[in-house]
Amino acid sequence: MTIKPLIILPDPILRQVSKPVERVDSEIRKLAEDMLETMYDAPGIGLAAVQIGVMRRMLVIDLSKEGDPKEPQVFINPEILASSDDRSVYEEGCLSIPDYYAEVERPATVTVKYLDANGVEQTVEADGLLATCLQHEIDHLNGVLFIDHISRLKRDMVIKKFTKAARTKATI
Ligand code: GNR
Ligand code: NI
Repeated sequence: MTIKPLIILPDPILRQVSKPVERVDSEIRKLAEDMLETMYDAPGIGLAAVQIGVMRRMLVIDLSKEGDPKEPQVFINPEILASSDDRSVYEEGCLSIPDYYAEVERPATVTVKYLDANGVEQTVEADGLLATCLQHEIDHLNGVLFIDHISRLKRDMVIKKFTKAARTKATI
Protein backbone atom coordinates (compact mmCIF):
# COMPACT_ATOMS: atom_id res chain seq x y z
CA MET A 1 0.00 0.00 0.00
CA THR A 2 1.35 3.37 -1.01
CA ILE A 3 0.22 6.95 -0.47
CA LYS A 4 0.46 8.69 -3.85
CA PRO A 5 0.92 12.42 -4.50
CA LEU A 6 -2.31 14.22 -5.46
CA ILE A 7 -2.73 16.04 -8.78
CA ILE A 8 -3.71 19.65 -8.02
CA LEU A 9 -5.55 22.33 -10.05
CA PRO A 10 -4.66 23.69 -12.67
CA ASP A 11 -2.81 20.51 -13.77
CA PRO A 12 -4.24 19.67 -17.24
CA ILE A 13 -4.26 15.96 -16.28
CA LEU A 14 -7.47 16.72 -14.34
CA ARG A 15 -9.18 17.69 -17.63
CA GLN A 16 -8.42 14.40 -19.39
CA VAL A 17 -11.08 11.71 -19.89
CA SER A 18 -10.18 8.42 -18.18
CA LYS A 19 -10.30 5.11 -20.05
CA PRO A 20 -12.33 2.06 -19.00
CA VAL A 21 -10.70 -0.66 -16.90
CA GLU A 22 -10.42 -3.68 -19.19
CA ARG A 23 -9.87 -6.39 -16.59
CA VAL A 24 -10.28 -6.36 -12.81
CA ASP A 25 -6.98 -8.06 -11.94
CA SER A 26 -4.43 -7.88 -9.13
CA GLU A 27 -2.94 -4.69 -10.60
CA ILE A 28 -6.34 -2.97 -10.43
CA ARG A 29 -6.91 -4.22 -6.87
CA LYS A 30 -3.46 -2.85 -5.91
CA LEU A 31 -4.45 0.49 -7.47
CA ALA A 32 -7.68 0.45 -5.40
CA GLU A 33 -5.64 -0.14 -2.21
CA ASP A 34 -3.29 2.76 -3.06
CA MET A 35 -6.27 5.02 -3.83
CA LEU A 36 -7.92 4.14 -0.51
CA GLU A 37 -4.71 4.73 1.43
CA THR A 38 -4.18 8.07 -0.33
CA MET A 39 -7.81 9.07 0.37
CA TYR A 40 -7.62 8.12 4.08
CA ASP A 41 -4.32 9.98 4.46
CA ALA A 42 -5.61 13.21 2.87
CA PRO A 43 -8.24 12.79 4.42
CA GLY A 44 -11.18 12.68 2.00
CA ILE A 45 -14.41 10.75 1.50
CA GLY A 46 -13.78 9.92 -2.17
CA LEU A 47 -11.00 9.71 -4.74
CA ALA A 48 -10.87 9.17 -8.50
CA ALA A 49 -7.85 7.43 -10.08
CA VAL A 50 -7.06 10.54 -12.17
CA GLN A 51 -6.35 12.42 -8.92
CA ILE A 52 -3.23 10.27 -8.51
CA GLY A 53 -2.44 10.51 -12.23
CA VAL A 54 -3.91 7.17 -13.35
CA MET A 55 -6.29 7.63 -16.29
CA ARG A 56 -8.63 4.73 -15.51
CA ARG A 57 -12.39 4.83 -14.84
CA MET A 58 -12.22 3.90 -11.22
CA LEU A 59 -13.07 5.57 -7.91
CA VAL A 60 -13.15 4.82 -4.20
CA ILE A 61 -15.49 6.14 -1.52
CA ASP A 62 -15.72 5.75 2.27
CA LEU A 63 -18.53 7.60 4.02
CA SER A 64 -18.03 6.00 7.46
CA LYS A 65 -17.79 8.38 10.41
CA GLU A 66 -14.49 8.99 12.19
CA GLY A 67 -13.99 6.34 14.86
CA ASP A 68 -16.48 3.91 13.27
CA PRO A 69 -15.29 0.87 11.30
CA LYS A 70 -14.07 1.77 7.81
CA GLU A 71 -16.41 1.12 4.87
CA PRO A 72 -14.21 1.20 1.75
CA GLN A 73 -16.16 1.01 -1.51
CA VAL A 74 -14.57 0.50 -4.94
CA PHE A 75 -16.42 1.46 -8.14
CA ILE A 76 -14.93 0.37 -11.47
CA ASN A 77 -16.28 1.60 -14.84
CA PRO A 78 -19.24 3.34 -13.11
CA GLU A 79 -22.15 4.49 -15.27
CA ILE A 80 -25.07 6.66 -14.23
CA LEU A 81 -28.18 4.84 -15.52
CA ALA A 82 -30.73 7.30 -14.11
CA SER A 83 -30.84 10.63 -12.26
CA SER A 84 -33.78 12.02 -10.29
CA ASP A 85 -35.44 15.31 -11.24
CA ASP A 86 -35.33 16.46 -7.64
CA ARG A 87 -32.09 18.10 -6.64
CA SER A 88 -30.07 18.51 -3.49
CA VAL A 89 -27.40 21.00 -2.53
CA TYR A 90 -24.18 20.07 -0.71
CA GLU A 91 -21.13 22.07 0.19
CA GLU A 92 -18.44 20.28 -1.84
CA GLY A 93 -14.69 20.24 -1.63
CA CYS A 94 -12.06 18.43 -3.69
CA LEU A 95 -8.65 17.03 -2.77
CA SER A 96 -7.39 18.45 -6.10
CA ILE A 97 -8.61 21.96 -5.10
CA PRO A 98 -7.44 22.12 -1.47
CA ASP A 99 -9.22 24.40 1.03
CA TYR A 100 -11.88 25.62 -1.39
CA TYR A 101 -15.55 24.80 -0.74
CA ALA A 102 -18.73 25.78 -2.56
CA GLU A 103 -22.37 24.70 -2.71
CA VAL A 104 -23.24 22.52 -5.70
CA GLU A 105 -26.71 21.46 -6.82
CA ARG A 106 -27.03 17.97 -8.31
CA PRO A 107 -29.69 15.28 -8.82
CA ALA A 108 -30.65 14.02 -5.33
CA THR A 109 -30.77 10.35 -6.38
CA VAL A 110 -28.75 8.44 -8.98
CA THR A 111 -28.76 4.83 -10.12
CA VAL A 112 -25.19 3.71 -10.82
CA LYS A 113 -23.98 0.49 -12.45
CA TYR A 114 -20.36 -0.54 -11.80
CA LEU A 115 -17.96 -3.42 -11.24
CA ASP A 116 -16.86 -4.09 -7.66
CA ALA A 117 -13.29 -5.01 -6.63
CA ASN A 118 -14.03 -8.65 -7.61
CA GLY A 119 -15.12 -7.62 -11.10
CA VAL A 120 -18.76 -8.42 -10.31
CA GLU A 121 -21.40 -6.13 -11.81
CA GLN A 122 -23.42 -4.21 -9.21
CA THR A 123 -26.14 -1.57 -9.30
CA VAL A 124 -26.77 0.92 -6.51
CA GLU A 125 -29.56 3.47 -6.08
CA ALA A 126 -27.76 6.19 -4.14
CA ASP A 127 -29.15 9.23 -2.36
CA GLY A 128 -27.80 11.72 0.15
CA LEU A 129 -24.03 12.16 0.39
CA LEU A 130 -23.34 8.94 -1.57
CA ALA A 131 -25.29 10.31 -4.56
CA THR A 132 -23.36 13.59 -4.44
CA CYS A 133 -20.01 11.87 -3.97
CA LEU A 134 -20.59 9.38 -6.82
CA GLN A 135 -21.49 12.23 -9.17
CA HIS A 136 -18.45 14.27 -8.05
CA GLU A 137 -16.14 11.29 -8.66
CA ILE A 138 -17.73 10.23 -11.98
CA ASP A 139 -17.30 13.86 -13.11
CA HIS A 140 -13.54 13.44 -12.44
CA LEU A 141 -13.47 10.44 -14.81
CA ASN A 142 -14.83 12.77 -17.51
CA GLY A 143 -12.40 15.63 -16.79
CA VAL A 144 -15.07 17.63 -14.96
CA LEU A 145 -14.47 19.38 -11.60
CA PHE A 146 -17.04 20.60 -9.06
CA ILE A 147 -16.05 24.19 -9.84
CA ASP A 148 -17.55 23.61 -13.31
CA HIS A 149 -20.96 23.58 -11.55
CA ILE A 150 -20.57 26.98 -9.83
CA SER A 151 -20.73 30.51 -11.27
CA ARG A 152 -18.14 31.45 -13.88
CA LEU A 153 -17.00 34.38 -11.73
CA LYS A 154 -16.24 32.11 -8.75
CA ARG A 155 -14.67 29.44 -10.98
CA ASP A 156 -12.37 31.92 -12.70
CA MET A 157 -11.30 33.31 -9.30
CA VAL A 158 -10.40 29.84 -8.00
CA ILE A 159 -8.50 28.88 -11.17
CA LYS A 160 -6.61 32.19 -11.09
CA LYS A 161 -5.63 31.69 -7.43
CA PHE A 162 -4.39 28.12 -8.00
CA THR A 163 -2.57 29.06 -11.22
CA LYS A 164 -0.73 31.80 -9.35
CA ALA A 165 0.11 29.45 -6.46
CA ALA A 166 1.48 26.83 -8.88
CA ARG A 167 3.64 29.46 -10.59
CA THR A 168 5.07 30.58 -7.23
CA LYS A 169 5.87 26.99 -6.25
CA ALA A 170 7.45 26.06 -9.58
CA THR A 171 11.25 26.18 -9.82
CA ILE A 172 11.25 27.92 -13.22
O1 GNR B 1 -13.26 14.61 0.39
C1 GNR B 1 -14.15 15.02 -0.35
N1 GNR B 1 -15.28 15.56 0.17
C2 GNR B 1 -16.41 15.85 -0.57
C3 GNR B 1 -17.40 16.63 0.03
C4 GNR B 1 -18.56 16.93 -0.65
C5 GNR B 1 -18.75 16.46 -1.93
C6 GNR B 1 -17.76 15.70 -2.54
C7 GNR B 1 -16.61 15.40 -1.87
S1 GNR B 1 -15.39 14.42 -2.63
C8 GNR B 1 -13.95 14.98 -1.82
C9 GNR B 1 -12.74 14.17 -2.23
C10 GNR B 1 -12.46 14.37 -3.70
O2 GNR B 1 -11.91 15.34 -4.16
N2 GNR B 1 -12.88 13.46 -4.52
O3 GNR B 1 -12.71 13.58 -5.84
NI1 NI C 1 -12.66 15.73 -6.20
